[in-house]
This record gives sequence, structure tokens and C-alpha cells, in this order.
Amino acid sequence: MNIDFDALRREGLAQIEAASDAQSIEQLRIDWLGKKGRITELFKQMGTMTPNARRAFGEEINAVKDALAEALETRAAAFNEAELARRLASESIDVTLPGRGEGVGGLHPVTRTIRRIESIFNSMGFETVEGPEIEDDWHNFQALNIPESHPARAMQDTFYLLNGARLLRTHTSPVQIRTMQARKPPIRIICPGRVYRVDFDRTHSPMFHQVEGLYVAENVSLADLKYDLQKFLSLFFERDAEAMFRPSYFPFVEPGADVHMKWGDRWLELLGCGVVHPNVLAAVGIDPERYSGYAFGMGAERLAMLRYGVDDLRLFFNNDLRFLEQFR
Ligand code: 2U9
Repeated sequence: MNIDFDALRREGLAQIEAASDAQSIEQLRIDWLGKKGRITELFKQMGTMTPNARRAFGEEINAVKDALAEALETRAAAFNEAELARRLASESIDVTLPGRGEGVGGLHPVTRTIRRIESIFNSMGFETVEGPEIEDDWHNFQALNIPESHPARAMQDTFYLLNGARLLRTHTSPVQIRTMQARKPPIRIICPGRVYRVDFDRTHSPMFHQVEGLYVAENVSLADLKYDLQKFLSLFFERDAEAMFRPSYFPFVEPGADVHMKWGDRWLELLGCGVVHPNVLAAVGIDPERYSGYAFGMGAERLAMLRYGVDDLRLFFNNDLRFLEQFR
């Protein structure tokens, strides 16, 4: 068999030289030195040769094989090195670059308002108390002298859970009920928290925040209520607030009143209040002949709107940073 080993070697080396990446080198290794590669096929032919011819052929073909294997290895190493250098360059981090900067967060304007209301009442001797947002009918309604037929209990106002066995509290008043059950007068508490009502339009949100207060002791009167709320409003709005108490109806107080404040040349309604109804004290085992109390309730969003001059309630719930960042 006459084979031009030099030509074979030149052909293989030329192909290896022309390869442009590591995959092409691997393909060439398979084509030439693999199980069915061209060199391997030539080795197989040696079986039919005479011993002398086989020795001569073997030397030549082995030399070609070694030359190609070495060339393949050298090229593969070069490609691997280039790939490593490329990755090192692209994955390296310049630790001397300046940082991106961390923004400083702030409290939500409604949270700030609640904390402001709380701290004023804390300074007046009221303790902050919180309670569950999922309530039952008794704590949210019955104990508060809200009869079965009262409109506040209709399905369109209250979010009911578990087929009516539980509900989302419609005010924080059940916290005061639970506190009166657990403690003896005198009780002086302020109860901030989320409340829920089936109501959603320009001025109502299905979830909003209330702060309610309760003072129960001997000889608590409407005069105490007026004095304390007047003081609160002056501290909250940082001015000599002119307040007006106008009769209003809430099932849990008697008498009840809406509190208005002079705002420019208008009277603005700010909160509701009243003397705790004797039925409410009796429901929690406090003797209404011996003790009396006053209570009040306010919407935190409403007070936040007035304090910060915000004219759309929905801005408090959109979580638009352009709005929120102004309150830092
Ligand atoms: C107990 C007894 C009495 C809390 C009260 C109001 C009047 C009131 C509204 C203000 C705006 C609700 O958020 S709002 O819509 N609240 O007008 N709240 S008296 O009276 C109580 C509470 C608990 C045991």
C-alpha cells in the first residue's frame, strides 16, 4: 500500500491550523484520531501486511498520529486559555468604583399621623392598646349596643368571614370592649389600628385606620370629654383650635357628638365622641351606677389629609414613591 504520509500530515496540520475555536478542534480530533477517524482506519489496515511492511507503516503512521495529537493539544490549550482570559475580564468587578447609594426610607404619612395622635394622648395619661382585626359579632356589635336590626350590621357594610361566624372589625371599639373585660376602672386607653368596611369611592377605602379612645372611671363627664378633646386638637394642629360639639347619634354613646373645628371660614368635621352608653358598661360587667366614661373615634387618614393638605384619600394607598417621599 502506497500512502503519502507527508501529504497526510500536512493536510491534518493545515486543518488544525485553520480551526477557529475549541469545538472545531474537538471535531478534528474525532475526525482524525477518533474510533472511526482517518488515522485509526489506517492502523486497521496493518493487519494484512507482512511483518516488515507493518513495521515501516507503523513507524510512519505513528509519527503522523503523534504530530497531529500534539498539534491538537497545543491548539486546544490556546483556545482554553483565551476563553479563561475572556471570562476573567468580563466577570471581574472593579471594587474601586463608587457605590450606587442607599436611599433612606421614611414612615408612611398615615403611620406618622397615628404616632402623633398616640403620643399626644400618651402624654395625657392614655395607654396604647391593640387587638385583633378578625372579630366576632359580640365584640364588634352586640357589646356596643348595636342591635341586630341596626344598619351598621347590614351585609354591605361589614366583611363577613366563615359564613358570618367571624368578621373584619368595622371599628377598633372591640379593643376597648376586651380591655374593659380584662381590667377594672380607672381605664384610660387609646386604640389605633386598621378597620374594614364595604365602602370604596373617592373618599372611602375598604381598609382605613382609626384611633379610638376610652376613659372610664368614677365621675367622668361630658365636661372632661370636651376639655380633653379641645386640648388634643390644639396640640395636634399646633394652634388655639376652636372646636364645636354638635349632637349626633352613635348606638354606643349617649349623648353623642360630632366635633367640628374652625378651618378658615368653614367648620370641618374631625371626629366623633360621646358619653359611654350604660348598656355598654353593663355588657362588660362594669356597674353603670358607679362608673361612667367617655369615648371618641377618629379616622387617621382624614386627620393626615388635613395636617398635610392632601386632597385625595387614594394617594395614601397607591404607594407612589413620588408622593410618599415628600413626608420624610
Ligand atoms: C366603646 C364605647 C364607645 C367610640 C366612638 C365615634 C363616636 C365616631 C367615627 C369617627 C370617624 C368613626 O372613623 S370614623 O368613621 N367614630 O364618631 N367613635 S364615639 O365610641 C366607643 C368606643 C368603644 C367601648
